[in-house]
Amino acid sequence: MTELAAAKAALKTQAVETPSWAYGNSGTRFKVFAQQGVPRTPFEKLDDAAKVHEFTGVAPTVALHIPWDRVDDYAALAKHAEQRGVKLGAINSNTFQDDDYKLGSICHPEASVRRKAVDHLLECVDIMDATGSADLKLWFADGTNYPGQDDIRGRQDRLAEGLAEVYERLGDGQRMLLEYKFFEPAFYTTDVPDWGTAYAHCLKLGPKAQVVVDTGHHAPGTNIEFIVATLLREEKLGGFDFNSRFYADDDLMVGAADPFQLFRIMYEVVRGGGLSADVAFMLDQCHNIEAKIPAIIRSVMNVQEATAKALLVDGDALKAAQRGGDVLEANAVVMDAYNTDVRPLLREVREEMGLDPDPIAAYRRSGWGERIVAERVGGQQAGWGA
Ligand code: PSV
Ligand code: MN
Repeated sequence: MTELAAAKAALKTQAVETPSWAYGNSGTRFKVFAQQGVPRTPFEKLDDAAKVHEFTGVAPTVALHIPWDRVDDYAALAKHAEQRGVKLGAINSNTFQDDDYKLGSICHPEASVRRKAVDHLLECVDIMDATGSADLKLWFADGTNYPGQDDIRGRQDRLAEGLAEVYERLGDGQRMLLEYKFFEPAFYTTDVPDWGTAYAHCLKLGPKAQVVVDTGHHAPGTNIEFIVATLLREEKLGGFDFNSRFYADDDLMVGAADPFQLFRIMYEVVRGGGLSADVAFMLDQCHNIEAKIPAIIRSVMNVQEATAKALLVDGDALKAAQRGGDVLEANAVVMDAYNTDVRPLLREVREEMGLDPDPIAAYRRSGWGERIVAERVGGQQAGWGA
């Protein structure tokens, strides 16, 4: 197979998971701007996600957030997804929106609150059994705001204990993906603040525990691609929560703020074999002021473009330049790939997949946006936290 054919094949099998919550109303702590046509139920969120997959061809799964997507019958939800051509993906836990969690969840100083948090995580694994989801994604808002507020070391012990109980409950083919975030909502210490802490816990837990890199969860200037390369090398990269940040955890469309960074990350993914390994490529975004479904389509396309450029890096030329110590040439090889306009290639890939080469135009022509505005009248719109 030529290199171009291999790149095309990789692009056709790429899978980007979209988050159920991105279809609902979400925004900032200052204001969430409601939009017309927003889903009222998890079923309607799946209907929208199916449209993203229909027009991109590479968004076959949808992540759920519990309790935001709690339903009586998860098997029925999974069936609804399949009838529309998508599947349920990662189950995201939520131990950050209950009054009991003021001082933390599984790291809370009180055993009864820790029990409640662990029970929620175990419920999430039950849901995975019902939906056929393979991944439990864990993000903890746990931390402290003031020096002395709680015992930093003790909180790590509680974290390890809680995680171990959930790890034991995982079935065959199920994973636990631990996400880190350096601050917010905790402002002094965060119990899982960085990849090192997440990695240390996952290493102790065992092979079913892996780290999630949310691209918005790093201090400015952090070299995220280095983290990606390291985790892949250690076989501990479970997946990504993709989004863009200009300042902190902005949750903007991936590739919007820094497409070069996204390319560098995807290059390390390609270099480390991450496209064929079990790495989950998920979006975790909020669309407060832009139309949600086209924004998610755009995000998927941004991931595709970064991946295509990463696949175009001439590996042999790069190796030769690196071995020869030709700094400028090595950099030029990487920049040549980054500066390639891959949009014609991706249009070709889509046509070969039987898709419209322009997913956003095709979505607009489909009339789905107008239809949901007309049909989804009344009821309670889904939102971040509901
Ligand atoms: C936390 O900031 C986070 O990135 C976690 O993944 C949560 O589950 C998600 O956002 C909720 O939007
Ligand atoms: Mn996230």
